[in-house]
Amino acid sequence: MPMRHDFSENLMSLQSHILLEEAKHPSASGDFTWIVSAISLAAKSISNHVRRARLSGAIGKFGDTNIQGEEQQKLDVIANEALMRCLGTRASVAVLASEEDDEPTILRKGKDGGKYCVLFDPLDGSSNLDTGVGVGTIFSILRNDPNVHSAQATVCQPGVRQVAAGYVLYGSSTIFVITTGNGVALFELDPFIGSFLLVKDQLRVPERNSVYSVNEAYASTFPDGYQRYLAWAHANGYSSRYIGSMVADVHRTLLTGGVFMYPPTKKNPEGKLRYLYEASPMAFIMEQAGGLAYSGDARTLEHQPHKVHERVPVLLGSRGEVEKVREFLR
Ligand code: AHM
Ligand code: MG
Repeated sequence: MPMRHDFSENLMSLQSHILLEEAKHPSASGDFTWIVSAISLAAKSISNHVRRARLSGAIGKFGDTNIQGEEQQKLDVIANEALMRCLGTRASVAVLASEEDDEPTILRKGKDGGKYCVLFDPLDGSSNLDTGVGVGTIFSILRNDPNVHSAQATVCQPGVRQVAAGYVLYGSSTIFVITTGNGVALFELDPFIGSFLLVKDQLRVPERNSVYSVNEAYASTFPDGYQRYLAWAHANGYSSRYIGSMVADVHRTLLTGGVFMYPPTKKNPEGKLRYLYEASPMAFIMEQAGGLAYSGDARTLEHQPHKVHERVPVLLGSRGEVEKVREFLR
């Protein structure tokens, strides 16, 4: 018998996956696929910069602070530029909003073909860069309402209206996780062929896992319920995992279960994480994977934001673990 190579390896690319998803909608024009391909191109470029950062001198502060008073790292600026440039050339993008920019950028109006708004945190967790910890890009895609004229108003939509959301984790490998409202798919960058390849479709977060992820150093300033939950978790054999990089912490929670939280603190009474490009896209992914996500009493996805950089408390993860925390918050 002649030797035969096993070609059963998975060769479904992100691009093909999104094209197949889009084909399920009879009225789809392909514009959406173009947007995801722009994000994927930017992600490959950011991944390269992150991996070579120390060699190319890109580690360190840029010397400026963003609108939120946070010091920008050189790589924050590089990542922002990569997304702006890749998305800026896509004809159907109306508005881009970034954690790094004070105001959203209007590229074109609805009457000129601007169908979508893309919101992103170009490099979340960037303050961890100098220690080689996983960092990530988070994005959310919304429809542009042609009747709304201010950029601020058009992007301030509750998360339930997201057309798609996802993140890219620049960790030991580069991982792309996306939902278009039909489950969650996970891709890994094959650096040799330069494509994100499907690793798992219809990803499900485990129902339970006795692990919590929170910056416990702030616990004495958390609202009472969180403190009582932590005392309960300590008494019940829970383990703790916290990287301090949202994409890495949420990704671990998605794959292995548990609960991730950023509660209100004395320093950040509204919570630290931003609604539109951190909490809302991560909530969409978690719910699509069968988990839960809350900001205060409400589902994160139902929160109505009023400002581009609005912050909210975040509680998300396995259904059973989120429910448990909520018992203490009631
Ligand atoms: P950034 O967007 O400025 O990088 O800040 C967000 C990060 C998240 O990745 C992470 O969950 C959180 O800040 C960690 O905050 P803390 O250091 O207060 O625990
Ligand atoms: Mg961030």
